[in-house]
Amino acid sequence: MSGEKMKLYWFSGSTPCWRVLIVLEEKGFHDNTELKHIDLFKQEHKSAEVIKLNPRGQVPTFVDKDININESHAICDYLETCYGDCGKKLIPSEKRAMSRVLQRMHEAHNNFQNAIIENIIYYCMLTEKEKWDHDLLERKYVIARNELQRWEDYLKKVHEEGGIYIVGDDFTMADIYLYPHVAFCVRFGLDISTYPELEKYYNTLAQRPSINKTWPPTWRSTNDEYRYLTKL
Ligand SMILES: N[C@@H](CCC(=O)N[C@@H](CS)C(=O)NCC(=O)O)C(=O)O
Repeated sequence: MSGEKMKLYWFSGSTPCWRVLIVLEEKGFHDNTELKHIDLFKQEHKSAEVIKLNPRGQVPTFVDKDININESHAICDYLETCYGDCGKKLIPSEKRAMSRVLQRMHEAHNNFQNAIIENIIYYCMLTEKEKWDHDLLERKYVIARNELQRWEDYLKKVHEEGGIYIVGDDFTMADIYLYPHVAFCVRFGLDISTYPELEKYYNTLAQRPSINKTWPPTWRSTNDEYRYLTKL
């Protein structure tokens, strides 16, 4: 890649931003991208510069020359579609292999995110602790445990067949959609050893250079404050 740099507005600890950073790394674009860290605590995402590019005032916000595209999944898909031949190919062309990757990508995005992250982490974050509805939370835990067990079962099969990635023996966009969610859960108190196949996946992929290098810098220190998933 040569010429004008791409530009990513990002925030450390944002899983949507992390997803894009992993793709940039896998594609070999990391050094060709200007990374602008936006401090959400200082409301920098509501600055005129960001709002002009992203009227929602959110990160990730992404620019590739004269093209502006936001929404992490859209950015990831854009990079893969437009730069499929650069670096690692993340969505296979062969129909059957592609169907497996797309299936897991969208399950991770919809089901995993809804059942665990939206359902519990965001509920706990957005509701004062004194107002938590514990009966409701118990029902949420059941949904979340079922979802985690589903991924545990997927990975059990993968591991039995000698694979290490969510679709088997190849690292794909499905891992990029899934992995930051898994790490986010660990960050928010999930005892990953309760799900041994998921634990193996979590630890193995943590060593992958694109994931290791882009690990949210603010997650390198411990987090004892927001342990919402300890009951899973
Ligand atoms: N659907 C968006 C979600 C982006 C998002 O929620 N970003 C958060 C950081 S993780 C943000 O910018 N929050 C500030 C706000 O919404 O005002 C994506 O996948 O890119």
